[in-house]
Parts: sequence; C-alpha cells; structure tokens
Amino acid sequence: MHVLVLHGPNLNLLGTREPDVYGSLTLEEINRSIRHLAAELGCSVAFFQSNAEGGLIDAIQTAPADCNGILINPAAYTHTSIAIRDALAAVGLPFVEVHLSNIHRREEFRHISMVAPLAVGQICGFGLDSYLLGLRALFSHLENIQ
Ligand code: CA2
Repeated sequence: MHVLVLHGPNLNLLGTREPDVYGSLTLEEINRSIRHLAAELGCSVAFFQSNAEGGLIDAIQTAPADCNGILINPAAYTHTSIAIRDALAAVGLPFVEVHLSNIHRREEFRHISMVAPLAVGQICGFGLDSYLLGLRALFSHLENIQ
C-alpha cells in the first residue's frame, strides 16, 4: 500500500509561528511521525507540500500512477478550491482530509470544506494526531476495499 501525503499552503511554516493554533512541531517532524506509523502499518508514504494550488493539483493528478490513497491537509484551499476538489473527484482515489486545528470551532469561513463531501472522512482538531488517525483510517479503508 502506498499513500501520498499532501500538505497545502503555509504548512511549511509550522513550528515557526502561531504555535498556539497549530502546535510547535515542524512539518519535517510531522512527516517523520507519519513515516514511523506507516512503517508500523506496513505501508509506504510519499510527501508533498506546495503553496500553489496548481502544484497540489499536479500531484493529485499523477497520484494514481503509484498511490492507493491520499492523506490531505489542503490548508486554506480547503475552504476555497473547487479546482482541488475537481482534481480529487477526477482521479477518484480514496482520500482522508485532515486538519491540525478544529476548523468547526474557528471562524465561520473555515467551517466549509470543498473537499469533505468527496472524502472517506475528515479528522480535525488533534494536531499531529489528526494526521496519524487519518493515516490509520485511510489504511484500514484501503485494506477493506482491496
Ligand atoms: O488546521 C489546519 O490544519 C488548517 O488546514 C491549517 C490552515 C488553515 O487555513 C485551515 O483553515 C486549517 C492554515 C495553515 C497555515 O499554517 C501555518 C503554520 C504556521 C504559521 C502560520 C501558518
């Protein structure tokens, strides 16, 4: 099983600013924990972060070549990007949407997710654990549909 982990805009800044909202871990540290869990589960992971909508869309479009599923934090594009939603719909790979913060207890504009209706599920509010729970959920979903 191979999973693509996608991080949206500004997540490269993790660990440097707004630790009260997003925690103090860097993106590299988050990726390390995801890689560790993936090894435990017996799946492989690839990581991609982009601040550009097009970069994320290109990664989604090429994912079916070698990936069984996608773990995605689209960051602010969650709330705005019909283009990312269309790309996820077009490739049809199962994906789990994750967020570090609980988007439903924040500003109203964060309550809407363009991608949630297509996701296997959404996990938010648990910091690093959102990613780890998301990977476990995606992995077990992928095993069940094999
Ligand atoms: O909680 C999440 O994971 C979000 O996807 C993070 C996005 C935000 O726009 C979503 O509503 C919820 C923002 C990512 C920005 O990350 C930063 C990290 C450090 C410093 C500044 C921004």
